[in-house]
Amino acid sequence: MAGEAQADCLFCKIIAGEVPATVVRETDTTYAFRDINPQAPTHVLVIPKVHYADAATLAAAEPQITADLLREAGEVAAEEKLESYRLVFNTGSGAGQTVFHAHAHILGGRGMQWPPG
Ligand code: D5M
Repeated sequence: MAGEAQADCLFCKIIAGEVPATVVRETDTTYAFRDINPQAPTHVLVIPKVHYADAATLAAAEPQITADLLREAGEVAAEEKLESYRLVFNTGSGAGQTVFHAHAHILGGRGMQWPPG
């Protein structure tokens, strides 16, 4: 059922402590940890503890948790002392999404190009 932990979901396993991760912050509704394959000096993922496949699906079902997630992204950026950063929600495999549990990438600590590749 939407929102419930999925046995085959990597990020649900991280939340459950079944897969190790370097945790940065945790709240009642969100979890933030370092990306295993960093694309910038600072690369942190913020995820909701409930399982939804992508950000838009999460937002439609859980607006408050979506707001929590965005606020937490700002808290992570502040703790990591990022003056500027990029917040990315890859949505769909064509856009590079590989883990189908909603997540925000926080990327910072280097200059960024626009448009992204
Ligand atoms: O982003 C999925 C991201 O998840 C990608 O940048 C790698 C990261 N990843 C994959 N496995 C792990 C583990 N075990 N720990 C931390 N980070 C991980 P996407 O937008 O779906 O491509």
